[in-house]
Amino acid sequence: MGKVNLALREKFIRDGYALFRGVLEPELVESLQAWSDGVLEQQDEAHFARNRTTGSMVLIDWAMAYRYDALAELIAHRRVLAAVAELGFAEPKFGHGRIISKPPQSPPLFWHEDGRFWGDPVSYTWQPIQCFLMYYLTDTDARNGCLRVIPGSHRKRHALHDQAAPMHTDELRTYANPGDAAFQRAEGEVDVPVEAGDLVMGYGRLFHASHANLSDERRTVLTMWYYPHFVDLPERTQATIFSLERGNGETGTGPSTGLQARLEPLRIVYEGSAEPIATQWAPGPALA
Ligand SMILES: O=C(O)CCC(=O)C(=O)O
Repeated sequence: MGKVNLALREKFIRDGYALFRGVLEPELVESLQAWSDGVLEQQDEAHFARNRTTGSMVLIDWAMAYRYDALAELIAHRRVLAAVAELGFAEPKFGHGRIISKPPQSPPLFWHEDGRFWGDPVSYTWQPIQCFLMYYLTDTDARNGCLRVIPGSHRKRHALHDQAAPMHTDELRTYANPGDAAFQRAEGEVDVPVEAGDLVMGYGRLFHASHANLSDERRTVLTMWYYPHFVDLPERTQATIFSLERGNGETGTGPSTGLQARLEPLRIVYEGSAEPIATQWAPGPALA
């Protein structure tokens, strides 16, 4: 493993996210853009109506990664794995991803966190279970829908945790009520503007949102979900991850190209007999 950057690791654990500049080559960004545009064209109108605030929500699974080289290259990219190793995680695992693409002139994305392991005591420690690796395929800023985060909210209770409405509802997805607190400024928030090819990595349980896209261009992010510390997690956590991601890992066949073979070490495997923990989307009182 490459050298761990202790200062960056400490910051990542404290703030809940880290930004790596210029990780992807412009050619790869271009291929991913062409590929994702093609996938988006195949979605029907109902898909976009259902997902107004994200823009789109298309699953990226292992079968897709087997089919599209650009995607496989992204998932097992040497510089991506080096960035993750810099944070001290030498054997990350890949679960699935999403194409999240805001069309021109589209609304903001609501505040949410994607922690679904709140029934697991690990979620109340420094250890990450699930992390997002986000790749914006265009440069972003506050005008075209850049990411916003609340540093530290993965480890400390924030007013948004106790908001009455649950996260990820149809009402939030469709922007039915723009006055909802989930669309307003939030205490402690910061913008994370990036250039295409940068990598933003963060804890799934970190509060995040995005600005409206007020530009005339589509703004696409590929959110790729990894489990950076999988091998060091307790068995029950591993069993839970395995049961949740198993379906996304189906490819029908084993790897038949060198590129597909490079994905294999990232595969989530648990062969023990520990009981999975039930999914829980909101933190308990242990989050102080
Ligand atoms: O669209 C964005 O900028 C953020 C996407 C997001 O929140 C997610 O993937 O969980």
